[in-house]
Amino acid sequence: MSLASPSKAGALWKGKEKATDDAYDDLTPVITYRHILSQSLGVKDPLRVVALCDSDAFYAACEQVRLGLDPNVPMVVQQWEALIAVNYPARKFGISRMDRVKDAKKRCPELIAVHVATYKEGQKEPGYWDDVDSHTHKVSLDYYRRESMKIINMFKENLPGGEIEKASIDEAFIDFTRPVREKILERYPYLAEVPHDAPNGIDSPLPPPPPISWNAIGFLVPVTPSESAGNEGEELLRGEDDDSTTWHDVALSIAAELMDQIRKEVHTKLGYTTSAGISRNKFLAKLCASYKKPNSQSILRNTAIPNYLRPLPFQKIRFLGGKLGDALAKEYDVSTVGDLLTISLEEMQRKFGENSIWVYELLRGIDRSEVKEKSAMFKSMLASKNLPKPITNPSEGHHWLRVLAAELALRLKDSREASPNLWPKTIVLHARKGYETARSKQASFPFVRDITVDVISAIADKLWKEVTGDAKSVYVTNVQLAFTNIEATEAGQQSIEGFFRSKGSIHQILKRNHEEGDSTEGQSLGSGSKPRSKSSDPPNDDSSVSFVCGRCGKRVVLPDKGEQSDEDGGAEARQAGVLAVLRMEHDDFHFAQDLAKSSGADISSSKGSSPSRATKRRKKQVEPKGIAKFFRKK
Ligand code: TTP
Ligand code: CA
Ligand code: CA
Repeated sequence: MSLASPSKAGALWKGKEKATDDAYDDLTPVITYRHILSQSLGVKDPLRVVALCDSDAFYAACEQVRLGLDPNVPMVVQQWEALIAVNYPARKFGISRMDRVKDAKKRCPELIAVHVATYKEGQKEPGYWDDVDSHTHKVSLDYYRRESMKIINMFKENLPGGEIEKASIDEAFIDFTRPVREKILERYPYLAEVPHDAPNGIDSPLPPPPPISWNAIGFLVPVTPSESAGNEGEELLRGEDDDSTTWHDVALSIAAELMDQIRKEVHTKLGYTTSAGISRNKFLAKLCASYKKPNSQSILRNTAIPNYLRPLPFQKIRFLGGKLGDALAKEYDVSTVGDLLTISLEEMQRKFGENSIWVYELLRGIDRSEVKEKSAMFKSMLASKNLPKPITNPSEGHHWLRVLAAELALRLKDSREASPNLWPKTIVLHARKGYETARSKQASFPFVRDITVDVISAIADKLWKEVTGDAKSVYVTNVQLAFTNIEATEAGQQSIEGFFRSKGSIHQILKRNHEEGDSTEGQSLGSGSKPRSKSSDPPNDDSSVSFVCGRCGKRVVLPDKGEQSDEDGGAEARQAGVLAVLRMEHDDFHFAQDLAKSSGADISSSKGSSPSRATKRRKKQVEPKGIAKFFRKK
C-alpha cells in the first residue's frame, strides 16, 4: 500500500522538522470480512463514504429557474446595491460577490441583475417589487429555502436508507456507507462468505479489489500533485496508481456513481447544477467539494489525502479560521497543515486543552462527526431586520414588526407542509441598539388555529411596548422576532381538532370560570421560568383531568370527561392532549386580558391630552384584530 513516497512529500514540506511517517497511518486500514459484513460500525467503519453536495451559484440559479432564463446568460442576484450571488457565466467577466451592481454592469453591460424578493408591509407574501428600498422592505429568502427543500427531498427519494444532513441553504452531507456496502455485496457476492481457509476467519483481509474505472464518475484529487496540474495534468492522473487500489476506493467509486445519478436527476428535474466532494468523512468531503466547480464532482481517495492536506494553509480550514487558528499560527510560527504535524498530541493538549485532540486528528484526515439528519422539527424560527434608518420613535416599530410577522407566518406555513403539527410555544422580540446586547421580551404563543400576520403582529406590538416602556424616544438598529420552542402538538392534531368539533367554544367554558388576571405575560430572556410553566398542578389532585392556574389560582377542569370516547384506545393520550390545549387556552385568556388592558392603558395613560396619531393607529390595528382573532375562533 503506497502512501505518497517520503521524497515526493518532502517537496511540499515546509515545516521546521520532518513529520513522522506514520502521521497518516489511519488512512490505510486492513479491510476484513468483518468490516464488509457488519451493519453498524459507525464513524470507525473503514468503508465509510461521505459526500457533500453544494448547489452552484445557488440564489442566481434559483432566479434563473424561476424566470426561465438561459443558464448561459451572465446573471446576478442583488440585495439593495450589493451582489449576493453571481452565476458562472458572469464570473467569466471577473464579476464577484464583492462588486456593486453598478460596477458589475460596467464589466458586463448585458448582465441581468435580479433583486432578491422582499417583504413589503401590507403584503402577506414576499414579492418582486419595482420600488425595493432597504428603508421599508425586508429581504426574503423563502423561495430559496423552498427550492433547497426540493433538492434535499430529491436526495432523499433517490437514496432510501442513506443518511442526509442539510448543512446550509444550498448544501447537504450524504452518508453513502450503507447503500454502498449493499452494492458491493451485490456486485461481489463472493465477499458475503468467509472462505473456509481464511487464516483469521471473519477477521481475515478481503481478497484484492477489482480494478476501478474512474473515468466519467468525477475528478480524482491527484495523489501526487504536479506543478503543471492544470486540467490536462489531472486528466492524465485519472486511473493512476492502480496497484494501490483498495476496497475503500471501490466504495468511493460506487458512491460517486450514485452521487452522479442523483446530481443528474436534480439537474434534469429541478434545473440546478451542483458540485460534490466524496471522501471518507464530512471534513474531507466538504474540503474537496470545491476542488472543481461548477457541475462536477471530486473524489478524494485515502491515498491522496496526505498531499492534499499538507500544503493547505490551516487557517483556511473552517474550524481553524478563528482564534484557535491564530493561536496555533502564533505559537509555532507556521501556516500549513504539514507544519502542524510535528506537534505531538501531548504538546497540543498541554497548550490548547484536552479537546485539541480533535484538531490533531483533523490535520490527519480524521473526522468522527456523524452525518445526522437534524430533527424535522425546527426548534426556532427567526426573522431579523437590520435597520438602515434606526427607529427613534417607538411608534415606528409597528411597521417592522408587521413585516417580520409576515415572514414568520409564511415560514411556519411552509414548515407545516412537511410537519402539520408544528406549534410555536413562545414568541420572542429582540431590539438592539448598535452592538449593545439586545433587549428582549417573550410571551407564550396563543393556541390559535390560523397563525396569521395579524395574530403575530398583535403580540409583537405588545412585546414592543414592554421593551420600549414609556420611552418617548428610542434608538433601535436591529429588530428580531422569533418563534422558539417549536414543537409538534403532543397528542396530535387529530385529537385537538376532534375536541374542538365536539366541545364547541372552549373560550366560553373558560370565560365562565374566570376572573381577570393581572400580571404581565412577557418576560425578559433569561429571567427563569417561561410563562407557560407558571400553571402547575398541586400534588394529590387528579392532574390528568385538571390543572391549577399559577396566575389566577383557579382549578381548570377538563369539561365533560365522561364524553371522551375511547374508540381507538388512545383516550389517555387524547385526554392529555386536550388538557394541554386547555392550559394553552387558559394562558391565552390571560394573555388576551393583558392585551386588552394594555391597549386601553395606552389611551388612558396619555395624561389627558388627545392620543397621538401613532397610538390611535396602534389601537385601531391591535385591539379589534388581535383580540378578536383569539376569541372569534369558534
Ligand atoms: P455559496 O454556496 O457560498 O455560493 P454560491 O452557491 O453562490 O456559489 P458556488 O457555486 O461557489 O457555491 O452560497 C450559497 C448562497 O448563499 C449564495 O448563492 C448566496 C448566499 N450567500 C450570501 O447571501 N452571502 C454570502 O456571503 C455567501 C457566501 C452566500
Ligand atoms: Ca453553492
Ligand atoms: Ca454553500
